[in-house]
Amino acid sequence: MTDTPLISSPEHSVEGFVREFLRELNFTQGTVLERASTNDTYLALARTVRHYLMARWMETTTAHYRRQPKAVAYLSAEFLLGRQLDNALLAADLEEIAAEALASLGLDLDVLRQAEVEPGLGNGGLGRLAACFIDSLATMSVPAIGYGIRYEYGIFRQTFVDGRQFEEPDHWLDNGSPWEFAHPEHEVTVSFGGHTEKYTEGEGEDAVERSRWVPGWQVLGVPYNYMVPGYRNGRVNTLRLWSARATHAFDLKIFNYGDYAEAVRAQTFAENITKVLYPEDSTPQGKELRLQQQYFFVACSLRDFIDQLLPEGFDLHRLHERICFQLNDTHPVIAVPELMRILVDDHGFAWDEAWEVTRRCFAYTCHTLLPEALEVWPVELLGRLLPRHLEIIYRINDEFLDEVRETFGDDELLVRRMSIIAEHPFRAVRMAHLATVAATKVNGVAELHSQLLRDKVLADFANLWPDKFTNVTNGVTPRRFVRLANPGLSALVTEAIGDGWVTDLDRLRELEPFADDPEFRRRFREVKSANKQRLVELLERRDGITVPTDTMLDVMVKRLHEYKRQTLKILHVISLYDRIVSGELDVDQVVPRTIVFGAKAAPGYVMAKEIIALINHVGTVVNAHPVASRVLHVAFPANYDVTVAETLVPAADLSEQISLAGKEASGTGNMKFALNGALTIGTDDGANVEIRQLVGDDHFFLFGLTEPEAAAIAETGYRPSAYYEENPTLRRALDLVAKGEFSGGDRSVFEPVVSNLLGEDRFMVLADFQSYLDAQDRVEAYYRDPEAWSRSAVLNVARSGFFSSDRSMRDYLDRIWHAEPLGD
Ligand code: T68
Repeated sequence: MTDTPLISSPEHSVEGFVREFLRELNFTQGTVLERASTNDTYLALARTVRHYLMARWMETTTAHYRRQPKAVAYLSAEFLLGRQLDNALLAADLEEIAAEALASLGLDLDVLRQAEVEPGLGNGGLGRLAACFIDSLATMSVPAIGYGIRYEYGIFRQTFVDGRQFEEPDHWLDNGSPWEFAHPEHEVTVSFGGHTEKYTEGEGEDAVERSRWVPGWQVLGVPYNYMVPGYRNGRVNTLRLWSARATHAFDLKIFNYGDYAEAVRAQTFAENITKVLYPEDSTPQGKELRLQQQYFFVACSLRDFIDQLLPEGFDLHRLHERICFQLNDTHPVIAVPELMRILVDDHGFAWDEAWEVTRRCFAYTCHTLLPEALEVWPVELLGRLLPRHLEIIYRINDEFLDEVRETFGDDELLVRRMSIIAEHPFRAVRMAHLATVAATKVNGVAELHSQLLRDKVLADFANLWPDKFTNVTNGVTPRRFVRLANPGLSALVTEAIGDGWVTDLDRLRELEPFADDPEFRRRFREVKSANKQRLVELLERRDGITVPTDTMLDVMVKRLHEYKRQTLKILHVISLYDRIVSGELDVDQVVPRTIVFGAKAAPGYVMAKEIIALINHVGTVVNAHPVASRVLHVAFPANYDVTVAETLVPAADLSEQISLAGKEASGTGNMKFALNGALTIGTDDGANVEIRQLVGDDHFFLFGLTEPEAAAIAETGYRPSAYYEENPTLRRALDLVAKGEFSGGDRSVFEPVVSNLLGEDRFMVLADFQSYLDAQDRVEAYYRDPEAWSRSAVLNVARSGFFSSDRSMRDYLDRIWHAEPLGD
């Protein structure tokens, strides 16, 4: 790197901003104000804001290179970023300047904000967590880089036709992508397939047997850089996403033979690798293309770090002093044999030497408890796509199993349980075992989850290496999810305690006394009600959905999965409807509520799609009923995404976190709601446990089985129909569905949902039904007292500072990465 002075940022003033913006509009966008489309102006605005961050970005990058501090590389197949404009404006402290500058040109910042298409490069919690973490790392001045995949199509767009989910491709790049910087000159070659060969290196006594990979085909990885601006700290880190291209050589060779169509086919084949995000969450897809994606981005990232970010001649024996590769779930775990391959095959390390380094460079975060969500790759497939890596995995396994035998004796059952290779139902590589064997630390994402990992899912490993296991409870970034999403609350909080909370969320504690101040509570309620108004307008504008204002806003938003139990929520709605319609409940005594759902189902997950249809059909009937609709309203806007969350979360009164205990690893939506002053109705699951401990039992509606109770019932044999037979309220609700109340009298439509609940009910919806209804009664009674409710809501805000992703980052830094913020 040279010492060329950096060009300075544009002037931090309204005039400066106007000048820069017009220059972008005229010189880059190639248009004039009078003729510019909204997209033209949005693009010019985005580039203008970008310019203000550019000098900080170059300085940060240069400082990292020069000073070579210990850094963190967050390897994640998903980064669910959300819109970029607002966050960039906030980080650069340009919100007011930009609004004023645009207004002076007759433009409305709000309109331009809405022109941005969010990059949906993730499925749900796991991808959004990665985005929160890189925000926190930048804000805390930690040298870090995010590595992932630039999917050409992100998570599908959801539409409803007759209440059923349909999927459309998400062409998020179509209108231009002003936040990315392509660097084709830094392309990396990635190999696949082929075979391995044995050869002897050296002679006589020094001769060593080695293996080399002769690949069958190659693709190129082109890096796209994204700024990750810290909050007003002068730092901008990098997120580097990889895009696949066909190799030029390959293209040209075929082209020279005159087969143009074949050359293009090769290109299409290569570029398929990063074409689309797999929309499966919590149940990995065993598809070849997915393994290609995983190896592709990991191979690019390791190469990039070693070749580009380390100084020339760096001694790779000391790699662990410079980097910790954090594995976000098992998706990047193929990085482990890849690093071994680089060290042994490319750099001539002895095996033991290489393993010593590799073991110190990785840490693994597990995000699940569901056995079906643990990723395995058939040996046949892995061996075909990555033959050298399979050899390496076998050797890692052999040596690991030797260690197991040494420690525990010849317990073959134990050895088979712990082996990285599963034998049944087919030979497969267990990626979670590989990750656990290789990592310095393995962490769960909430206290309960980490404990269950230690005690159940990875118990044998925890016996062998108790110190390897740790917990880091998830967090969310307060910049996006409070400061930006909830400007009303932010202003109120800042007026009360100053603005230090934005980067030190524990300071929200200082709000506690304000919970007892009636004037503060009144203003809190005012903010809530303005946020509801904002939501009502959004639903009207975006979805053409009309919902009442000023009712209790009861929200359940998350991926659709049986373990999360959207069915329990809809059974509650059905039961309320039933009791109102039958006259059992006096409609004038019911607290009016609006129930909002948001959920995408994996396209191949049939039951989840049935549940979506059920929710929509129940909504239609309830909303149309002359009596029930006076107090109940169901809304299910399609295509829930980060952008919708930003309006929905601040408006909520009640946060539904109702998974069966022991199934939700953590949850992060639960944290966003609590931080925005919603009260939680929830089970003792995931991070709900910690939320309840922090906010206090009086300010949280707990219900349902505990994890040990659910495990005990499962052990002795769970019989859902017993609950149906014994509970008339439950029976009536289920019977309504069964007899076709929500399907125009057609009993067959929701039969699969009903019979699943009565027959198997894997996630014990029926067992928790009564307890849930009782908790909802407590909710209703409490909501009638606005003073008590808003006091609890304020206390939720005041006591949720722990759930900042800044705190999560401190925990990772202290317990796992042993890295530090980089001072000036
Ligand atoms: C979520 N996992 C957990 N997985 O379910 C949630 N899976 O409890 C937790 O809060 C969150 O991770 C963050 O730790 C996921 O979101 C996936 O999205 C996923 C994607 C592909 C394959 C498997």
